Amino acid sequence: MIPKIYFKTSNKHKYLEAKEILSKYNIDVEWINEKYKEIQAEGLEEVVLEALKNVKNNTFIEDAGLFIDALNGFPGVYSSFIFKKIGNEGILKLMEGIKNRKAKFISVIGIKIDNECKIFKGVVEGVIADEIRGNGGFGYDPIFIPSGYTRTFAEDTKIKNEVSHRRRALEELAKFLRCKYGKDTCTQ
Ligand code: ITT
Repeated sequence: MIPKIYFKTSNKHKYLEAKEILSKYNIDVEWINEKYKEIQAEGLEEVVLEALKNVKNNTFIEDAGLFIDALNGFPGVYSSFIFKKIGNEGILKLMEGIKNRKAKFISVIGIKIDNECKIFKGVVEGVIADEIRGNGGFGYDPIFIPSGYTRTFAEDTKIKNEVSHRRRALEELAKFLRCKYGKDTCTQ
């Protein structure tokens, strides 16, 4: 049986998305409302691997970010800081007059289980909208339109939970847990 797992994050939206997605795999997740210690690093993986050292067993953490092509991947690992400083209005200002609006969200999840660490990654490609649209979701959701759709994540949170970076990383985590604890045949 898959043990109860814990998600350590200070972001309630991230927890609620994870709970909904993992419930589809019959995985029970409990929220630890704490911020993990984030080092300054070049990549999300490095941040997660370092932070996992101070995480209890059966607990996962996630570092996510928005990477904009025309801004050489900015805000990327600085997404949290930049969101607080300039918000979506600031990003749209930086993007004024820029035709290439390609961007992606990346999620890196790290779990400590049986005192070993595992990392899972999810990516969703899309474009930066021309204006802020929608009230759902959080963070950069009102300016991100996933590829193949016309509405932002904030305008359609159902679609967000079907195609998001977090959804994709959590799916990999779920497959790993179900394989490890015997529900599925292992494919990895
Ligand atoms: P924890 O580190 O405590 O988990 P956080 O909110 O700081 O919470 P991240 O560092 O992973 O989470 O996220 C960095 C920023 O990127 C975050 O502040 C959001 O503004 C943005 N972000 C992350 N995931 C997002 C999503 O699914 N939709 C929109 N913006 C997101």
